[in-house]
Amino acid sequence: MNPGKQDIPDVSATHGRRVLLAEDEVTVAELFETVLRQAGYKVDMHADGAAAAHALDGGGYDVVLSDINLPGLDGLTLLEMVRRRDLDLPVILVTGAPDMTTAIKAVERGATGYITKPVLPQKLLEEVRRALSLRRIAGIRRQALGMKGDAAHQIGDRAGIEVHFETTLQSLYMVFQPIVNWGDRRVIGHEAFVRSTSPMLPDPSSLLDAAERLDRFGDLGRAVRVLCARALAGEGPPGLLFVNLHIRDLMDEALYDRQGPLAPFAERVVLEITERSRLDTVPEIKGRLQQLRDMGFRIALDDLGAGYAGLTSFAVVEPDIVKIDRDLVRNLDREMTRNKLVGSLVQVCADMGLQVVAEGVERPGERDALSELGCPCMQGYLFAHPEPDFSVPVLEGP
Ligand code: G
Ligand code: MN
Repeated sequence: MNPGKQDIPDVSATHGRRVLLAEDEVTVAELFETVLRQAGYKVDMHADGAAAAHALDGGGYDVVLSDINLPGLDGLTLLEMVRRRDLDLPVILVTGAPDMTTAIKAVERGATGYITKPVLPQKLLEEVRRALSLRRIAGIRRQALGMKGDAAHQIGDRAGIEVHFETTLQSLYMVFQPIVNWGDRRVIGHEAFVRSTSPMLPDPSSLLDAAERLDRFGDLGRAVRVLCARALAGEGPPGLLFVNLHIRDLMDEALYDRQGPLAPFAERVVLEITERSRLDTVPEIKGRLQQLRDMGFRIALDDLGAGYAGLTSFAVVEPDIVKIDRDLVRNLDREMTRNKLVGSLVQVCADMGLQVVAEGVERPGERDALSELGCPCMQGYLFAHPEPDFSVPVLEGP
């Protein structure tokens, strides 16, 4: 018989890999150990959570397999300890009494797998193999990012990223891109984007990624709001300031503080919420947005046409302003389908009494097509790149 390729396990990927096993039930522990050893793994067994945590200090493990209910220190705490130091070491949690809350906690805290007893040997081996694959993917991803010169992602240990993140927080600055009304050749405001001088987290996406991995979104959002407020208090932009919010920012209570840095400027601030993220994951989002409106902020729905689509984002956000994503705007003067699509969008928004801004305008052809469709407000490299000061481009043209 000639077995299919997928039936042959990739032994090289698993052989000699080190598993830290934390399990206090002797029969289960012995079964796991036997199964894993027979499959070629090296197993370090501990019946006590604190002892397992201590063993972690020695390092060199490829997978952690831990019972949730352990004497000494429970599996969830062990998981937290692992995550505090290593973002790539897979942790599989095992439980005899499955319940939703712990399963959710396990996943939130970064468990790679969650299995319930009794665990069949086959299932155990599958989970461990899967965890090892995830570890390899994490390593490859890091290498790939390294090729792009993104140093932050080459670091697997949390402490390293944390240091870079702290330094980066100190080195943040804002750039501002004008938003124009081409109809009356006027600048109506600017959109603020965060940048950093830190070579460790050079672009906004790696900064966001680090914030996400460290669960430090709050700090990043607050830093951005302080910088924007500083800009508004200084020379100030000639009109509105559009400030991007991540949906995580919506969960930061500091955003709703009436003494917060942006609060004194609320009437001039438009908070942008992107349609790219799952807005329905924010609890009580409607009430939260209402609170912001009550403080005087206006709300824009960002990246329209690029997101999860459907009508939910509209219904949930009830935006004052809508920003059309640059992917829709690109070449709308050359492609009829795009042109029609943007035209309908502009029409519907007008019917609803919403102001529309088109993003990513790079050529005069796109600008003129938007004007013809009744969308005079736009933004893009054609007018100006984002700059550290509030640039006001000369708006001349037919
Ligand atoms: O997806 P989002 O709207 O957040 O993208 C914002 C980024 O788009 C900013 O970093 C800004 O520099 C960039 N950007 C601004 N105007 C243009 C443009 O006309 N073309 C392109 N390709 N990017 C732009
Ligand atoms: Mn935006």
